[in-house]
Amino acid sequence: MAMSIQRQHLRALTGLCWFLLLSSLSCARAEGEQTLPHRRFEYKYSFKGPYLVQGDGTVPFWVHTGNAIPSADQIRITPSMKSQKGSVWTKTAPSFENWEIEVTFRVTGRGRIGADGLAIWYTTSQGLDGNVYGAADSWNGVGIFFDSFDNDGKKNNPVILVVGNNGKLLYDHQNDGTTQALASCLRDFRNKPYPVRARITYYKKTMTVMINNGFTPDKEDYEFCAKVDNMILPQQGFFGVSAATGGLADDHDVLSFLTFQLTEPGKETPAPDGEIPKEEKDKYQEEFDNFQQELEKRKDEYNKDHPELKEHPVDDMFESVNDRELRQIFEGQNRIHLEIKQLNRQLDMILDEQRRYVNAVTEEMTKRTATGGNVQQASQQELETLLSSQREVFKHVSEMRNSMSETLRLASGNAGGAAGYENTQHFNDIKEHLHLVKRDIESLVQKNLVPHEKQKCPEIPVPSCLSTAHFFIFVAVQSLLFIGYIMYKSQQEAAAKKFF
Ligand SMILES: [Ca+2]
Ligand SMILES: [Ca+2]
Repeated sequence: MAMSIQRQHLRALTGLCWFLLLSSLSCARAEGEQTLPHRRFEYKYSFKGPYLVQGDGTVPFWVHTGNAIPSADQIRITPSMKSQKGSVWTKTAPSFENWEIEVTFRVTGRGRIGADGLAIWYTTSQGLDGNVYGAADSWNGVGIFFDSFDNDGKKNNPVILVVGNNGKLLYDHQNDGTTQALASCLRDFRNKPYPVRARITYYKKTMTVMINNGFTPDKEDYEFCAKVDNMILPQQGFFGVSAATGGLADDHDVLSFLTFQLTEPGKETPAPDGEIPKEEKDKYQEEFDNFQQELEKRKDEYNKDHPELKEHPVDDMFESVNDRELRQIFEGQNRIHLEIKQLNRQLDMILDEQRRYVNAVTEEMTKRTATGGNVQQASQQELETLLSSQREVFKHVSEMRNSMSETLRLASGNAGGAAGYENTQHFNDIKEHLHLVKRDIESLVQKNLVPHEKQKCPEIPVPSCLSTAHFFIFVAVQSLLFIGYIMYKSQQEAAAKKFF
C-alpha cells in the first residue's frame, strides 16, 4: 500500500518534471527563434564534394600544402603514414563579425590509438607549415584541436580543445595544450561509422563548439562540447584545416567545410559579394563542360567494355546476407544507443528525486537522535516487541493456513462418499482451531495495546503497526470459511434431498 502510494507519487513527480523540462525547452526554443541570426552561405570559404577538385588538382578558393591530397569527394589532409603533415586554407581572409562553420571529417586508423590529430583554424595568416597539427605555431586567432594522441599520459585523449593565441604563445605539446585551453571536452572522434561533424559558431563574442559524434546518420545529432565567452578574435582571418601524424598515423579526411556569415536580427545583411570575374567564370564553365564530356565518354567506354552488365544490371542492388546482418546489427545498436541515452536522462531525474527523499529522511533521523536519545531507544525496543509479536502472528496464520488446506484436501477427498459425520467432525475441528487463533490474536493485540497506551507508535518510515491490518485479515478469512461452510452444507443438503 505504502509502496504503491510512493510509486504513484514518484510517477506524478516524474510527469511534472517532464512537463517542466518540455515547457522550459519550448520556451527556450521560442526565445531562440526570436533571436536567431540571419545565416548566409559563403561559397568562397567553403568546399564540398562530389566535384571538389578541379582538373589541375586544386580546390577552388582554397590552397593546400604539405601532404594534403584533394580528390573528388574529400581532402585527405594526411594519409596514414608516419610523420606526415598537411593543411588547406582559404585563399582570402573574410572579415565577418559573426560566423559559423560546419566541418565534416573522418579520422580513421587501424590502431587502438592514433596520432596526432586535426585542427580547425581561424587566424590572421595562413599557417601553411609548422608543428601544431601541421600548421604554424604562434598563430593569431583561434584553433580548435582534435587531439588524438595522449602526450602527457593522463589518459584523457582523444580530446577537443579550443586554444586562443595572440601570436606570442607557443603551443604546449607536452601537456596536450591543457594549460592553454579556453575550453575542452572529451570525445572520441576516431573510427566512427559516420563522419564526425563539428559546428563552430562565433556569435556576439561567444564561441560555441557542437559535435556530432558520427554514431548515427542523423546530420543534426549535435551535442554540446565547449563554449568560450568574451572571446575577441581578429577582425579578419583565414579559415583552415590542418593535420599531422607522428610515430602512429591516422588518415585525416575532410569531407566538407561550409562557412556561413551570421548577421544579428534587425541588422542590415551585408551586400553579397560581387559577381565572379568573367575570366574565372569562363574557366569554371570550361572546366564543367570538359568534365561532362569526360564523364559521358567514360560511361560509353565502360558500357562497351562490360556488355554483360546490361543483362544483369541489378546484381549490385541486392545486399549480401553478411551486409544485411551487419546493417541490422548496426541499426539495432543505434536504437539501443538512443534508448540508453533517453533512459539515462530519466534515471538522472529519478535519482535526483530519490536523493532529495534520502536527505529529508536523514535530516529527520538526525533531529530525532539529537532531541531524545532515550525516547529513540524506547521506541526501538517498542518496535522490536511489535516485530516479534507480528512474527508470532504470522506463525499462527501459517498454522491456520496449513490446517485449512489439510481440511480442504480431506473434504475434497471425501466429497464423493457419504461422510456426513466425518465432515461435521472436520468443521468442528476448524471451528476449534479458529477459536484458538482468535484467542491468540486477541491476547497479542492486548499485549501490543498495553505499551501503546503509554506511548504512541513511533512515526518512522518503516511499515508501521501492522497488527490491526492483520486482525482484519483474520476476520475476512473467518468470514470466508463460514461462507464456504454454509455453501458446502447447503450442497450436502441438496445432494441428500436428491435421494428422497
Ligand atoms: Ca596530443
Ligand atoms: Ca592527454
